[in-house]
Amino acid sequence: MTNPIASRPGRLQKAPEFFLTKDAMSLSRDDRRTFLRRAFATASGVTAMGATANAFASDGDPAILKLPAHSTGLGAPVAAKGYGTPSKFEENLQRRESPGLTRVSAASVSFAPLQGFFGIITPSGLHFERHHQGFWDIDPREHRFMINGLVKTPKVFTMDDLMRLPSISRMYFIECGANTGMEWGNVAVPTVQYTHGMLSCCEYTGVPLKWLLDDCGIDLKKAKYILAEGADGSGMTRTINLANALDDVMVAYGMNGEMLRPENGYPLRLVVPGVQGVSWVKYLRRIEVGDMPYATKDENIHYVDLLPDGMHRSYTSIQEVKSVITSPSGGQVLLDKGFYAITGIAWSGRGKIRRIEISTDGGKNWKDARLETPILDKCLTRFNFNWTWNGSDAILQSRATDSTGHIQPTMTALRAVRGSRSTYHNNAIQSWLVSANGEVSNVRVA
Ligand SMILES: Nc1nc2c(c(=O)[nH]1)N[C@H]1C(S)=C(S)[C@@H](COP(=O)(O)O)O[C@H]1N2
Ligand SMILES: [Mo]
Repeated sequence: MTNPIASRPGRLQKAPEFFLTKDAMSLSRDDRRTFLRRAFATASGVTAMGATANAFASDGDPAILKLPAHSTGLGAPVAAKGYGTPSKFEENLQRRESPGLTRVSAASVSFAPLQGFFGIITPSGLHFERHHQGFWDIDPREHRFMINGLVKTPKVFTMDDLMRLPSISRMYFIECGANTGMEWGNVAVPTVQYTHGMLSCCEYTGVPLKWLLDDCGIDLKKAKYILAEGADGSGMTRTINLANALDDVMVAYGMNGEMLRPENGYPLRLVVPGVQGVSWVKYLRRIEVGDMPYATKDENIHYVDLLPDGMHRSYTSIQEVKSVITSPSGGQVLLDKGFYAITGIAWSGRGKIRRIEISTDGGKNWKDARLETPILDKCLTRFNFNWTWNGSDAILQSRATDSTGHIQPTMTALRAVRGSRSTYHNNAIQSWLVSANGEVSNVRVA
């Protein structure tokens, strides 16, 4: 008898991580598809609003007829020892270093597996990492945070001092200014993990910086900027506008309901909503209040945009409106024709996401996607779009509009303004080609 599950229509091989395992890499293309079918043979059919359910009548499916050991035996008593870990079946969902980037000693980056996330929150253990000088696990009892400069009373806070204050919790995205940087060139990195994975979104807990500045008696007549400084060896220092600093900037110790992870700045980091990741200084040790931009190394050598006329654009900080389809996306395989939920995420450093449009023909026609709630300021927004794949070539794109009316540009439109020698701030529309054989790949649409 043929296995009815293996022939179910409308199924997606949705773990491109498999392509990165030794097993999968050593298989030929045809073997790989068989391998993937087998690996996902127990996945269930698709149901969604307005979509046809693909589930089969129950009588043909051995997986529902036969009682497995876990239905008849005694399970493990509790998982109380130590810190909880994911199922062993999820072990391929990992942060990864890009195969296309060379690691220079401790100056490193790992990408978040966006293709495997649901909703908008990034699990702490899968948050991307960007360390200019490696990361540390700093003893919170020894850590100090100082505010000085144009204030009446410079102060040094311990973690206890900060954590006994009232706190707030807010959800924001963090995106490295270099995210999607490889796409400026002619290299097409294979998966959404590497094109867009220097992006995460968490709930942060901490103290609004404004409270602390007020507490130190900030001189609002003279103050125009602040400088944030980290305690690691990178000497990470960034100038931040006072307007931001007094608005939604947070001195945070919590992430997703627990203390920050060491790789994300434990025990204290600056949260600068909407602004590029480099300003979210980790291991935060000092904030100086000043009256002009500080022009530090990270503002002159790094994170500047080389423009077509040879000039540099510096102090660009806002992460402009952007979106990406995370499924189907590069490296995945559509195993059959039929229904698929196109899903992805959108964000803007200027505010909320107002609209997402989807094209399945490389940008000729556009239709509105569903925005899922919550839709928050400077936070990821999840979108969904019902699609029936007819089995021929299709180019999937998403285009975001934010609450200030900014629309995500095509790569061609972005290049017209920014040239081709940039590394940072690429918010262009991403294109995924679904080939007739079901394989999805990263393509550039002119
Ligand atoms: N102290 C310190 N802060 C830092 C960095 C660093 O290397 N040291 N890297 C910056 C950069 S470039 C980015 S994109 C974000 C990355 O944050 P994450 O590692 O928590 O993802 O932290 C920023 N803050
Ligand atoms: Mo960054």
